[in-house]
Parts: sequence; structure tokens; C-alpha cells
Amino acid sequence: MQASTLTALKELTLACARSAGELSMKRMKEPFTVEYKTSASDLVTAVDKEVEKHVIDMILKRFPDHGILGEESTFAKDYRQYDTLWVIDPIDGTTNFVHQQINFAVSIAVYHKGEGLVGAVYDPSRDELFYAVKGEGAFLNDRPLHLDRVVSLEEAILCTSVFWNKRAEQMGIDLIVKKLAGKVRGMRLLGSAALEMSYVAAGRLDGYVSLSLNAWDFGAGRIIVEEAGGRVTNMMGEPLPYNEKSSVMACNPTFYEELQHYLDLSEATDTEA
Ligand code: 2AM
Ligand code: CA
Ligand code: CA
Ligand code: CA
Repeated sequence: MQASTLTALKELTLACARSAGELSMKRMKEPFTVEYKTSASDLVTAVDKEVEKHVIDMILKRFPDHGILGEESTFAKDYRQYDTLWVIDPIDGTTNFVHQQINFAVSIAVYHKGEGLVGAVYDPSRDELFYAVKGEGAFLNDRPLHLDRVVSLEEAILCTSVFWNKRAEQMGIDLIVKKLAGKVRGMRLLGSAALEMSYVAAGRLDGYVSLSLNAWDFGAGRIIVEEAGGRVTNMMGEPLPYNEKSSVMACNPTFYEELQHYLDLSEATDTEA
């Protein structure tokens, strides 16, 4: 990949993230429709779809031969046939968008043959843009992010999401979280995986764990945390995929092994994954 191409990808990613964030803030102030996807706790709004379409239009205008994997599936073609793939979550934290009007973000990542090149997570309600370019570091607005503070598990603030269901109970995950909660300084649950991972990169949280996320939830956050010096794997310690579901752990490297030891579910059987 030429340096000029990487720069062009970075500039478009950041422009898309900002533009998508501005559009969602504008729409948030107007009436919009809310629908249930699979249940009352799984919402989608007309804004999610409009914002995804807006980002795809911006990308394809510049790079018509790139593929898109987006949560709301507004890209008509099969994403698997492309070398360069944009992985998009137009609104990560839709429940927060509807109820809180803060704590949501747009997440956009660019992968080339499976390698993460650029990731951006933009929180429009706070005007905070977290981003990273492979080999060039991670940033919050223009401030470089470095996870160079030594943090023990006892001093850590951990964040988790989507643990509180029947399946988690069957797998014993609820017990793991309970055990971890007694070990760390604090647990948080913000409701936007992309923001939670970005906060790990920024040192606002020390670790993030989820039993199951989609590729668009962690596509950008993973690049941002890694470029900040953090470690990101699935809960078994394996590399994350770029185009399918996975469990996720992202944390300060100083307690990665200790946390991974707690989370390793090699023994557990997840029949639905
Ligand atoms: P979303 O808002 O884009 O749907 C909430 O804890 C986090 O988990 C958000 O990042 C949210 O993304 C995601 N999420 C929501 N429903 C989920 C589900 N059923 N399975 C996995 N992740 C989910
Ligand atoms: Ca969703
Ligand atoms: Ca999401
Ligand atoms: Ca979403």
C-alpha cells in the first residue's frame, strides 16, 4: 500500500466519521422513527439507516471499487468479493441515541486483505474523534494516545457489555463477571462498544470485555486500541476476525495475561456462536 493511498484512506475515514456524526446530531433533534429489530432491547431508527447510506455514498464516490460491511446492510453487493473493505457501524449505541442523546458514536474502519489500516470512532455529542492509522499511532482529536501507565488488575476500571442474558448464565459468564467485579477497582457499562474500546485507548477505562460483538462494533476500536499500545484479542487470546462475530477483550497490556486467564472459556460450550 502506497503512503499516499493510506493518507487518502485516512482523510476520507475521518471526513466520513465527522460528517456522519454531524448528520446524526442534526437528526436527533428532529422526530424520527424507532423500530424493534429482534426485541424491545434491540432498536433501529431511520437515522441509523440514513447515516449508513450517507457514509457509503461518500466512500463509493471516491473509491467505487471498495466493498462495505455495514450493520444496516444498505450496501447492495456481496462484501466478500473486495480486497479493500470498509466496516461501518453508523450509530453504535442506538439505545443511547434514542434515550440519552449522548454515549453513541459512528465507527468506521478500513481493512485491506484482512489487515486493519485505519479506524475512526467519532462521538458527536462531545466532539471527540478517536482514530488510528496502522503504524502511525492513535489519537484523540490531535492528541496522541499511549497506554504507557502500569496498571494492575486491582487498580483497573473494566467495562463490559451484553453479559446479562440467559446464554451468558448458561455459559457461566455471569459468574466470571461477578468474580472480576470483586477483583478490580470498578466496573462500568456505557452501552457503546466502539466508545468503550476508544476509552480504553485513551486510558479512561483500563479494559473492555464482551462475550459477543459484531465485526462493525470492534472494527475501528481494535485498531485504535492496538495503535495506542493496548492488546486486543478474543477471550481465548486469539486474534480478532475482521468480518465476523467474536468475543472481545481489549486492555492495557500490563494486566492482559491476568485478565485473559479469568476470561478463558476454552472449557465452555457456546452452541449458539
Ligand atoms: P448497536 O447500538 O450498534 O446495536 C451495547 O451494549 C453495545 O452492544 C453496543 O455497541 C451495541 O451496538 C451492541 N449490541 C446491541 N445489541 C446487541 C446484541 N444483540 N448482540 C451483540 N451486541 C449488541
Ligand atoms: Ca444495532
Ligand atoms: Ca454496534
Ligand atoms: Ca449500530
